[in-house]
Amino acid sequence: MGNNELMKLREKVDEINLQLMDLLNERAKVVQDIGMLKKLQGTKRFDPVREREVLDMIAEKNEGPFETSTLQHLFKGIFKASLELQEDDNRKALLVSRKKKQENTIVDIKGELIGSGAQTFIMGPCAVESYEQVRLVAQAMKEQGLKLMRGGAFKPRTSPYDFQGLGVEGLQILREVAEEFDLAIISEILNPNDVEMALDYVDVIQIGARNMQNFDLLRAVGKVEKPVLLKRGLAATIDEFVHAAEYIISQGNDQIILCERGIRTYERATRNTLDISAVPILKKETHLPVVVDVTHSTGRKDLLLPTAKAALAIGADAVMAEVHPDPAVALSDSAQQMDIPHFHEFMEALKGFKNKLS
Ligand SMILES: [Mn+2]
Repeated sequence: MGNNELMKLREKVDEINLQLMDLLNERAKVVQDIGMLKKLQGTKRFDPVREREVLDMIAEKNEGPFETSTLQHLFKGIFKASLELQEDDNRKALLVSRKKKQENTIVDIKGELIGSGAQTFIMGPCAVESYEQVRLVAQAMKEQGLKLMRGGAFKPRTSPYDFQGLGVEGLQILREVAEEFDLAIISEILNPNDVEMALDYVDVIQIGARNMQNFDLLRAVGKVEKPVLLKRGLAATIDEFVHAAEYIISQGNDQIILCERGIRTYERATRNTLDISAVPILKKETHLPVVVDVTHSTGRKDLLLPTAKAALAIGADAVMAEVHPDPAVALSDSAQQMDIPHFHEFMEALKGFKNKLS
């Protein structure tokens, strides 16, 4: 008999559970409507005064057996879940998100398809210093069958007294060498006013880590028809990174490549800490291609190869690294750029590794 009664009571609990579930979902729908209205009115979703009213109402009406504090605690959980539901809706709307677009965005850079599944390399000097310097790197890249060359003409440096780049002259050198070797050029632009001018010289506009939240610049590159390589800010969360890309796409340009380049942590063994798990997260959350910059994330030549392998293994669409004919005399990042023989070694090692992966 006792067992029978227990079963009956459990059935009753199950019934109530289902009712609670239905009520919670019904409540969630109303909350979503409230969220929409608030959005239209431009008011904040979180309303502490309103929450206080509801908690007071519970205190007034509660007849037990639950303690008022227990019920209030449970309702706080419901409030929080409701708020998250509204925020999730917001994220669903991001144009860069996988939810918005299932298939991968493929960025076509002079026939190199980034994001197509074929992994590739972006190589070149930190900064453009001379025609001859760029030419030597281009020649080595050509020998390796590479097409995508990076090189800085405008250099945002930590100190204003450090080499700031050759500017337009640097872009001209890059273009000249690109024509000679049939390469595509990726170069950073710092100023929204320079975007138009840069279109004549570069195949991809790079937004550097220090400018990831320069919203005027993001909007400016969002308005042009030119692929953009967006680097993650040195202290940016993945969420902030994704929203920076959203600034670009919101203006119409969806040719965006995300670049993980290390973030600042307490660790000093490397220049930055390579956030390798950001790669699959970004691939999962967004439809954009993801590149890993092994030079700036590590700042160490001895780590370029192992981190490049990690990047390829975890599914990055491309690996980026810096190459200089004579790193010892480079005007920037001299400690971490590869020389030409090192570059060839690096590429050969990765070719073997890629074969093993596939
Ligand atoms: Mn550099």
